[in-house]
Amino acid sequence: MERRVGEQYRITSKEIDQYDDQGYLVLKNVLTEKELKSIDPIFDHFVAGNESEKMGKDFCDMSQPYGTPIEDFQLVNAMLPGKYIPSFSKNIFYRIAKNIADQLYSNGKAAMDYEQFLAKKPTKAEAEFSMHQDLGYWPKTKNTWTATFSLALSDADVINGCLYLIPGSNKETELRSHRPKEYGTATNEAVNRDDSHTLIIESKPNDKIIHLPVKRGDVTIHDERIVHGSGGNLSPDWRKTYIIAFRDERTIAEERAIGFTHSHNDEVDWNSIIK
Ligand SMILES: O=C(O)CCC(=O)C(=O)O
Repeated sequence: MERRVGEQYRITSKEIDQYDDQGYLVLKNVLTEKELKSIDPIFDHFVAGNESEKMGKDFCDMSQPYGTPIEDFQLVNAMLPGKYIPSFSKNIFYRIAKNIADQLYSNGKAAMDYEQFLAKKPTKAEAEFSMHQDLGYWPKTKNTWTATFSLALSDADVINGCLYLIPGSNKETELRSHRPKEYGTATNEAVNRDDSHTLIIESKPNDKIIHLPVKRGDVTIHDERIVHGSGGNLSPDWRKTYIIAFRDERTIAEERAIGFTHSHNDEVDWNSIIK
């Protein structure tokens, strides 16, 4: 089977079954080098902080508290790039990911919920994305279906902090308990989601974690319940990834109705949504 036909990337029924059962997929060579090169300059523009003044908390370090000076960032996070540069919206990654999301989801209409750039600076052992389930970050909705696509803009492996996950953890009946990440404040004041967006779950002794090494142009896809995270970057190079999450369009409407847009600038009553 030819995978790429125009802007379609065909997946097999076996892959759809794996996604449903195990909660993740790895797809090789999804974007061509030419297509990746059309994304690189925008990605680098954001990661360098060029839009930071208008972005507020949407430009932050996901491994450190809000307010960390930009020069001290380790895990650079830029939320919703298409909101800040609208001409970037509906780019080639979006279009191909949408095509794949439509193949993965037959119960309704998949639409983009949010997008995010993540870049781990070289030699930053603490540029970790703490272990979590995405649903732990989000408000309760009737339908939780999600496919979160992560496009590798650089090769990624264990050394530079690629994605890791626990296959099948998406089938656990209860969401694991999440707590805000603490940063050892001198006052030991309780941290909350307004100080630190990042949530953490503890691993369990029987957890079987696997890493998902990828090459530039590959895509990983994970669902909303799978337990996952990523380690620090011990390499001399950046790890760069571009994330787009698709959800049912009715789920997105439910989120927006309570003012939840995945912007870190949203004013959300976190206590009402943490499960
Ligand atoms: O790619 C990473 O480092 C982590 C991304 C992640 O946790 C997510 O997209 O939910």
